[in-house]
Amino acid sequence: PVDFSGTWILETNNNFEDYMKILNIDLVTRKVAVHLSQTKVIIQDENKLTIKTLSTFRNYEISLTIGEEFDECTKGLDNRKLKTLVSWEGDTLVCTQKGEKANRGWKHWLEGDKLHMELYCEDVVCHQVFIRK
Ligand code: RET
Repeated sequence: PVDFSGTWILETNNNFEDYMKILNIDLVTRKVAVHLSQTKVIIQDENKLTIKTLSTFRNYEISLTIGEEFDECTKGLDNRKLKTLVSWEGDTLVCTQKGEKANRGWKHWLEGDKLHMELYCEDVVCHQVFIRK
């Protein structure tokens, strides 16, 4: 499969504000977070995955096994409890986050030397593009 491992720097972040709003993230956090430079550190080893979202303000980290549902708590984001499952759809990593909010999840894929990420919840889609550090 595709290897997403590496350190990635956020290049574009489309609709992140609306994504945070739909998650009911408070105004003060949103105002700070929308301008943050974000770095993703991805460690992919067989079917194990660690994804760190790093910023000067706050970090968020998940570790998971692809294909196995796990309990996710989005601590420091919207602080919800989710049943999360990440799996392959072709060369795309697809995540579904079951919980209070409908249609919640994300997708990761590569295009050329860039990492694309779509974060979605209800009818809102945020599209982020990262370049390799
Ligand atoms: C930051 C800064 C503090 C406020 C918010 C943040 C949002 C992080 C998000 C991370 C999503 C990570 C995923 C990783 C999976 O690959 C940047 C930590 C709201 C939404 C889905």
